[in-house]
Amino acid sequence: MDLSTTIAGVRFPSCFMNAAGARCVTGDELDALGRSRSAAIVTKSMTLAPRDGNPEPRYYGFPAGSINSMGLPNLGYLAYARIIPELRKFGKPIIASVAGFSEEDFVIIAKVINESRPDLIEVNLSCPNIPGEPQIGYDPDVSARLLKRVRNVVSVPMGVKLPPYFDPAHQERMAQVLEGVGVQFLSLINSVGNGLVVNPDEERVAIKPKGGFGGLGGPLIKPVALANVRAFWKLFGGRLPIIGVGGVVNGTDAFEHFLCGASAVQVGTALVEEGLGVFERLENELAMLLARKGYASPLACRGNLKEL
Ligand code: RRO
Repeated sequence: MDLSTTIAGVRFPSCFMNAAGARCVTGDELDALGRSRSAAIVTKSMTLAPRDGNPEPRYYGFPAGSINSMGLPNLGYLAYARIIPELRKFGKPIIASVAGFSEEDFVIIAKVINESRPDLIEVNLSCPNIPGEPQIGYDPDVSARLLKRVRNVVSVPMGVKLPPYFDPAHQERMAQVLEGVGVQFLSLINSVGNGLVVNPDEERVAIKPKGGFGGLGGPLIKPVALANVRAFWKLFGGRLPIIGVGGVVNGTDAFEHFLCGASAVQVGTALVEEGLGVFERLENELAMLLARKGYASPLACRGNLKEL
């Protein structure tokens, strides 16, 4: 079974890769992704200065999913600009995830990272975990201004990682913004921001930062992720490639993302919980499911979700 896919003209050897943030902060972690069956190497979202991130505990996994408030721990963009050319040897696409604390940060980072020639740049408009910093993707005007400036300094295909939206009006408005800017792919969705997980035995929160509030991931967010993939697939008439992110734990989850319109999927919580072997398991499960259903590839079912 051929599980390869194409996003914005870039060929991926399979359709499963890590989600930004999952096991992709250090040079060693990025090398390990290179050696694994991950279809791409996606970096941790990077900022101007290196960051230790928020105080621990800042990630908690539980049966229904995960909550995190990592707080953008990363090596700083200059380190990733050095590391990215070294990752070329693995012969798979490299996706650089760019973040920042101001419009200017995003522009500086995107310009330098573009020169290190990743295959794609994913602009993260949706980090939910910086105290006092709202998620940029929830402000369409700020998003438009920022993306226009970043677009001007990026020559590799540029995509956007969006937060989940919970109303069609918000998805429509963001689609207008993205259309105006010339975004070439979408990664949908980032974690569901500012959830709260409670430990009733201990009568306390699960993670330390922000009084326990953090981004939710894993199986519990899959319906929200699928809804956003489907909504943006329809809004762009299937013309804009989408990487589905949210709740991919088995081959069937990935199949659901493809039916909704995804061209590939990223794996966050399941990668953190299970380790790098998750990619081979997911490939095997999806290949068996597609064969059973008579689909020749993941793209053969893309967007085919039936409505009643
Ligand atoms: O580092 C984080 O706390 C973090 C980021 Br940048 C993000 O985009 N999404 C998330 O769940 N955590």
